Amino acid sequence: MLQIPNRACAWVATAVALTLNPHLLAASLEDIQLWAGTGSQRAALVIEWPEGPEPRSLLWGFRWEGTATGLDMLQAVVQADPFLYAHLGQFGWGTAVFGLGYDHNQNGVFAVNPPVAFDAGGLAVDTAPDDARTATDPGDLWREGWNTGFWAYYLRASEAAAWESAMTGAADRTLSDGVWDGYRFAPGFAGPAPGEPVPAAVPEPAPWALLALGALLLAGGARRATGTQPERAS
Ligand SMILES: [Ca+2]
Repeated sequence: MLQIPNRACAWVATAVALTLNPHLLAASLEDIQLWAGTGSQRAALVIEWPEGPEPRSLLWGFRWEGTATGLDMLQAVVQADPFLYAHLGQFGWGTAVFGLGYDHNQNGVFAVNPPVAFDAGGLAVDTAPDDARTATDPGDLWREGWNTGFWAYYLRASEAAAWESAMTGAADRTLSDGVWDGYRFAPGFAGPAPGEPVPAAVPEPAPWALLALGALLLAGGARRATGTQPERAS
């Protein structure tokens, strides 16, 4: 019998729902499942890879209080989602987005070749982009570019607005409540704005963590259980 992962079923169900219900076509902040940060203000982040397994346009949320930039949001979301990875360039003039990747088959196995040193949160920062870098797991997503393409950065004032090309980098983008930031890799430095995203899934605890939690609850000694996330491989 053909085994289909639950997550694949969820994606198929989402696609069917989108087809049957046009009101669901435009994703909103209310659709977001995975939020990074805390606070009363909310913004959305869309990342779209130009090729690879579907869905490849994904949606996350970011909450904050006070002042935050587009770069704060990107880094917080990468930190919060164990499946999301970023390779940033830190230069004297600012910060660049070299590469973005996603453990798309969500098997906890993710690496790129040539390798970069991701930290525990899935972030790597250096000054060495490589346009040829790829994900080693063919089921995953990775694109990187500097000389032959780049991660084009788009902004919109609300979910009802159209995407517009950003005139600044993410570090100079000041967020306000309700805005959306989008990254869409542009091979050859040309390409469309992000399409309609699918909300990135909240990672499920590892099976052993669920067993441990069950044991704690049975013992009656657990006042609060902390979620366990899959370990990252670099
Ligand atoms: Ca993987």
